[in-house]
Amino acid sequence: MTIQWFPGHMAKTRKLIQENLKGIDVVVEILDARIPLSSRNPLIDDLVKGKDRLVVLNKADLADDKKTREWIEYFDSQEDTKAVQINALKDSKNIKKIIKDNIEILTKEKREKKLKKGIKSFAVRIMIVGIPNAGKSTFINSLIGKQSARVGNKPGVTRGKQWVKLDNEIEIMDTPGILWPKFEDPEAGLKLALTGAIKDEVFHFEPSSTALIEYLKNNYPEQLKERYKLSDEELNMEAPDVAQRIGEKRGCLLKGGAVDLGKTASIIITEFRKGFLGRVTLESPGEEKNLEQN
Ligand SMILES: Nc1nc2c(ncn2[C@@H]2O[C@H](COP(=O)(O)OP(=O)(O)OP(=O)(O)O)[C@@H](O)[C@H]2O)c(=O)[nH]1
Ligand SMILES: [Mg+2]
Repeated sequence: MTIQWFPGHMAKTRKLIQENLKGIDVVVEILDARIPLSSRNPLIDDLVKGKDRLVVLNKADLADDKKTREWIEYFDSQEDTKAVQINALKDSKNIKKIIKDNIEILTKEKREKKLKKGIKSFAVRIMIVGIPNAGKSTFINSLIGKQSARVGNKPGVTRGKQWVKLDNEIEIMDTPGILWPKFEDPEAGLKLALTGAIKDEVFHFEPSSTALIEYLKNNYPEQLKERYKLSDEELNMEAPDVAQRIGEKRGCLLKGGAVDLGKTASIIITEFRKGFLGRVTLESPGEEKNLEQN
């Protein structure tokens, strides 16, 4: 995915989402559970104003479970919003039930109103939105599975849009809304880079990995120690020195014997993304600043 979010592109995407939202009952927002705030589009509240919202904390398998529960509480306390956690890669059997149950709760009032008017059955229409790499496609595939039926264009919605009928109660817009990430805030940019939401070519591995080490030293020291077999003394060194030790241990050496810090940084970030450093969440509700940029 190589989206460049120029202002013109943002305006176009914004317009497209707003047009598509007309027939939508519930907006399903896919976030990365490791960075629920930084993986949110900065204008999302404005874009989906007045709609019911289901916040899906995806990649929960990579995130800190305790923090994920705190985030769910945080989002649940917001108006017309419910939050759930999932692993879109593995939860395919449960996803449909999780999503259906929560959509039922969110749309209770709306359905009761329709019932009063004599409309007994109607399908709730949902749209999936999220920044690149959040897991939108994986989520849609898991949710739809094999039983889905494409129902073609329907009047009243943007031309060319396809609806997938999950069952008699839910229809999903088959193309997710890709939102631009919060990259103007350097700390959010750093978190997006570490989790793989920003292309590797556009950020610097070394300072990013140093910031990650610093954060892990402060928040998940045992996991860092365990992964790189660090002694207590090594763990207590300054982050750049810890990186140096990791490079030595991994044999990341340049000709002449000095540690290849670029390669070491790349190893640390890659292993973090794969979950080899254990389950880590990079931000907590109520604490906007967690990672220091070096
Ligand atoms: N560990 C883990 N990886 C996931 C999960 N969901 C998705 N992924 C991985 O995250 C990456 C991005 O997933 P996609 O479904 O392609 O994300 P997307 O939002 O459709 O991305 P774009 O199409 O680029 O906007 C893929 O490598 C997935 O395998 C999850 O719950 N856990
Ligand atoms: Mg996709």
